[in-house]
Amino acid sequence: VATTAAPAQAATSITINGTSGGRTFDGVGAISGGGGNSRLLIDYPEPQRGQILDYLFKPGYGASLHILKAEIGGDTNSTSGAEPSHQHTRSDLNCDRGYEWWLMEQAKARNPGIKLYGLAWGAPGWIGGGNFWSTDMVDYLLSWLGCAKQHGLNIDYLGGWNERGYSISWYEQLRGALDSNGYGNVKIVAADSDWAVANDINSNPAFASAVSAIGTHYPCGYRSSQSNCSVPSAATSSGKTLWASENGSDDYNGGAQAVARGINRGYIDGRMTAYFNWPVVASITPNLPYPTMGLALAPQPWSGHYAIGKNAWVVAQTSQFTAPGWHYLDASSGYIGGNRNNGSYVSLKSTNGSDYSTIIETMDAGSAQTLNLDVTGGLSTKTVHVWSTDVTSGNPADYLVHTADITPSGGGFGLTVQPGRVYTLTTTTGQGKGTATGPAQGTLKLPYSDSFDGYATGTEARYLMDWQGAFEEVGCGGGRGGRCVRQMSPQKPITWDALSDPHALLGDMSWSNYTVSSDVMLEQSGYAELIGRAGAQDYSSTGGLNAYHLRVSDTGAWSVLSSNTNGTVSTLARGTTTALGTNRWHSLSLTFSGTAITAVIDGATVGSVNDRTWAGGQIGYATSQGETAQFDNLSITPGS
Ligand code: 147
Repeated sequence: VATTAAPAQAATSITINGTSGGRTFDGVGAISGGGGNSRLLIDYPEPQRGQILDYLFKPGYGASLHILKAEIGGDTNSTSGAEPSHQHTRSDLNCDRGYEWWLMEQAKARNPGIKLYGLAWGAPGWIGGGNFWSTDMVDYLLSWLGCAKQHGLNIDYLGGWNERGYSISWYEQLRGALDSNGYGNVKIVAADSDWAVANDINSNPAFASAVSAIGTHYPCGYRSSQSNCSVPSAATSSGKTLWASENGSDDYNGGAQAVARGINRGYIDGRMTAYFNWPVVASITPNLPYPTMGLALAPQPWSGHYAIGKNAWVVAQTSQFTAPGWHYLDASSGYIGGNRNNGSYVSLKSTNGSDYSTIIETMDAGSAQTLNLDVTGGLSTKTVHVWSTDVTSGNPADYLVHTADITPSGGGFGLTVQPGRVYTLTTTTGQGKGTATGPAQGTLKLPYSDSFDGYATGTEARYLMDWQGAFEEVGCGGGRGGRCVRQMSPQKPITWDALSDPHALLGDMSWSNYTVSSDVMLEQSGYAELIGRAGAQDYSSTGGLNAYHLRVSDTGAWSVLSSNTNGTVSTLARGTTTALGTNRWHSLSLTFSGTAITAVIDGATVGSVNDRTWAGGQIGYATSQGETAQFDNLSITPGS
């Protein structure tokens, strides 16, 4: 590490003034959910699983997040999967479902100071008779907070309905319910949508007192360069804390420029004091929507392969050098030389004491610039440590590098900043960059089988990713011992996006010729399906899936179907066999060999068709809406 103390010439002057006013910094966070994007992480082997968690949450190691925003599961798709509800029905309660509790615990274990924020995208259909803005939904959030308490997790922030507007009276009711149930310290964020809520906050004092922070999504542009983060004056003048409560939606490496701009400019342009990246990790298979978005990529628990993104290191350039509760120094934050293209800088002062950090980004600069920094207003005169990330580089060795230690002379120092970089100047120490690396990619080997017996009730079977509904471990029905997978949602959900039949997917996109077989038991009149060669999945318009299906009904009606993301379902073969009834176990199998597809029910071949639409992909289970079918003894054997 070089030591320099150079007064620069022809420089831009920046004063870091400890007496400057500025808003309180709330942190840099990321979102697990909205939805399903963390699903495969819990199935990772050690030590890789712990390494990924360290890179996300451990202070002085990686992204070192200040806030984790987690989905409150609703048994319905919320972008890249469905997350399970703690109450599939009104009378049901299980506080151990899914992976968000686990993830929050893991985050807290690494950083006890991390803040937690819960938000629902959808909800089980029993709530409010299908009305989200209902007393049932308030009660549902209270029971979720009760679950958090059981896990020893204090929830700091709670939202309403992701990107589906707001009900003023509902937010007021929620505030009252929190206060009267011992959750007076839980702050409400509204409305995880656009800025419209600001006008109502300004005109309605009761609403204003219910809401602590205005959280807006993509306030600097959706998946854009994040170059302009202006906020309407109604929001700035509301006196409320302002957040970019969802941002990102960019590739784990390719989003780094946008993240660098967004964190700084969100404050400079819009006085937003928290930035949340969507999502925290891309832990889903590559056929699903947004497969590489986040701070890290972890799509293969079977190989242990993972990759930490450039986005994480850009986040670290702020998160590792600040903490929630620090104060922005407005007089020491802005654009270099007043020109947006030169880059931006924000300065923050520690909560107690005189430490400071200045984060500079030069994403749009065309050439090197010399800065003359003056430190005043009671700030520390200690050595200034310089860390930087070369966002133009594809080499991880260029991210979060400790590049210099500067001894200020006469309260000042000079720094030359190159284009396309983030620099952090700080008097703090303790930063670091993890060194763990994961293994190479690999396929999920066939044969693959799961008896579903080795799990606790209420958990999710290994690698089985819910898309709609909730597929969960239960004691088997129909007189069978052991454990089975059951579709737990007995009603149509309050959706966030496109409704589809409940289904869950599993496996490797490289699978092509194979036989998938499973036992199945219907609990009500309706159908269950075995899915094969599943590929791309739509979430926003049709909920359609590229796949083949063997569908069987209690009546004995069966069909071999081909579906696609346009929402088209074509019948390749159909017929009727002996009635399957309910609460009786049956066996199904689907074999794919080149273009030949063979469907077998209870040992008898019912359909043989040729189709060349789908060449390979995952297996899956599906049910008709509200059908709580059970599945057992999954087996996938390689074919030719
Ligand atoms: C967000 C959702 O909140 C996330 O769950 C996820 O779906 C994410 C994917 O980019 O998008 O929803 C948005 C959808 C569209 C816009 C903004 C957010 N938009 O077009 O501005």
